[in-house]
Amino acid sequence: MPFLFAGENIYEDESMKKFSKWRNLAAFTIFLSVLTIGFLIFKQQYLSALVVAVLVVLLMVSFYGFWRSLHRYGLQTEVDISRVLGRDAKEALDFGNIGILTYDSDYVVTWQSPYFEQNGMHLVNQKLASWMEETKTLFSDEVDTVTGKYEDRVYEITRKADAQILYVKDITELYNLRAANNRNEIVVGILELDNYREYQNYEGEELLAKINMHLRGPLVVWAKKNGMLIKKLSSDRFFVVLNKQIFDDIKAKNFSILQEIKDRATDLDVSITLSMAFAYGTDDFVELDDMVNQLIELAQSRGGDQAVIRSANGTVQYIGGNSEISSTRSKVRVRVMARTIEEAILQSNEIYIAGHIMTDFDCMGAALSMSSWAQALNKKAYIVLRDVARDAQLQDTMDHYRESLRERHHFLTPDQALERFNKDKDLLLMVDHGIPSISSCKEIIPLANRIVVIDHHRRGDSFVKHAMLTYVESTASSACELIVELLQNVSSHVPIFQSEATIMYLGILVDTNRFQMHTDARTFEAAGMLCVWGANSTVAERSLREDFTRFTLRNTLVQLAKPYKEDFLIVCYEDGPIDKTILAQTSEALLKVKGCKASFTIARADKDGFPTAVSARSDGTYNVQKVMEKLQGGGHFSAAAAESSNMTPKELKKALLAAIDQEEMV
Ligand SMILES: [Mn+2]
Repeated sequence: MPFLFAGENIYEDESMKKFSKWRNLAAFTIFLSVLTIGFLIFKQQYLSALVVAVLVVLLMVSFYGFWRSLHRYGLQTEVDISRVLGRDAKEALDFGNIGILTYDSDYVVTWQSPYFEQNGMHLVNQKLASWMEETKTLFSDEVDTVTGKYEDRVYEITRKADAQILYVKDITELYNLRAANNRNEIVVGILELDNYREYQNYEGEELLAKINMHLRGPLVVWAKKNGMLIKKLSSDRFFVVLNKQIFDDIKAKNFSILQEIKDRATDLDVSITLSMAFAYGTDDFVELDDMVNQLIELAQSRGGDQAVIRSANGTVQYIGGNSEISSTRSKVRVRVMARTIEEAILQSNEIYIAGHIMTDFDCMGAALSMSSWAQALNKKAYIVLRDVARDAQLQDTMDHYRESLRERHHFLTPDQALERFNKDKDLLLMVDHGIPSISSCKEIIPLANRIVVIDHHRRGDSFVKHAMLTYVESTASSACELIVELLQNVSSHVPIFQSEATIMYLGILVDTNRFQMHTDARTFEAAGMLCVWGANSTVAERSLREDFTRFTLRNTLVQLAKPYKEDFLIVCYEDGPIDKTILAQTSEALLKVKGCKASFTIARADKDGFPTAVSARSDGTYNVQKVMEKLQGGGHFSAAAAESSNMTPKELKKALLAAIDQEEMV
């Protein structure tokens, strides 16, 4: 009977529901009593009716009073904790500031220890979840401890297994300290504007002022706005110190400054991007310094335009770099590079051009064109490739163009070059390689103070350390492709004749395996340009023909191929010696066989003492580098080699099979 309890909202109280049948019985009794009174009045027995009415009212009042006090004081059974646990336990709980709750199967609190009362919480008859949302996970997930907030305080709540008891502890101070500690953790960083120096050296004051205003300025403002300490290390590098909270903020925004700088650079039509490195996770400042320096190098070597971050005990993370990898070779960068190299040539006395040993078309083409460029700038240029081992087909082509090449270029042996070279005034130009050990000028490199590298191979550990300028673009097919682009961006006219153009064209042709590998639109553009400059494709095709002996020798080797484990083809040739180019060509030829993932050709090589060599090639799905490393060799994922001075071809084959098996076990 709702009217009985008008103004009371006890219906809303869940825990009272279980008593509602008694309330309904009371209401039914009252209803019967009213009927009885009505009947007595009808029988004109007024006195009895009055007595019954008074009794009913009394009953009603006493029931209502009982109901209210039951509601108000709830079902709490006032149990002193010391009676349950003993005095010592109570004191221990008080000392540890720990509260205890019990709850029923509906997750309603049935009892609370005095701790809660002392802290202003009245939880009895309340649902646990309405007190603290986080307790739900205690029961739904298999966790025993949760942390939750209630009115500015943080509590840790532990569930006792197999009993409906919770231990509650106020950890607000600890929580705040921990959070503050995390926020205040030191993060150090380096910000670097990629390519900035090139603009600084070779562009006018006007553009540089614009770059400073629109790129460098906003970068400093961004750092300061985010509360970092920023100090200039050099014109293009900044050192920043920040805390973890600031770091997390800028990381959450995905280092938006990267995009901002890039957009602004696009507006200015300059190819400047931002590289960032951040290190944290240790309070050892020396370690942080080392880490951040390595990270910025990493960002640079990956093409810039990205943030590289690492926690002391974590792995390196890369963020950004949304632009395609090739974007580092923007047309603007090519133009800037062309000017930079031109400047380096002009500021030098004589120019020495180094290639790699076992000189190929690409290397020679690059050397010849650089020689033409330097001479166009009125410099004496020497190609240090005389008496350096070279590819047989290259030799034939050089012989074909002997007269015209001799007229325009000066060749020196490495010894002659070493004698003449002035380490402070002369420039050493390394083309198609960046590794001193394979250079035709490996004796000059340690002395030279002015070194420029133009290469298309991936930069490795053994890369020359003290180069003044490096133009290494692994996205380019060949050194000749890079140089064709550079030559289109120089101010002076560089004469390129048929002989140079044809050899450069052959360089692209061989390095791309006839436009089958590493070829993109810019490769074709470069090849097209070379045709415009007079490259003779008939001579080029003829140059790539083999002589009969080599042709039959290679076919003999191919016929010796034996399959191994379905995926591999292996050639083992007992006689010899055989030139390593043929070994490589044999392996390459075998890759044309359907289903062949990797091929290996073993024979005695044409070296003193005839060491045994193996040349490995893969179709790109199998790592031959790893296999060759097991044989103390090396190379790349899809092209590698190894040698042995004490094994016969048969023994080397056995070692190779073992290496393949071992690789498969992993
Ligand atoms: Mn090359």
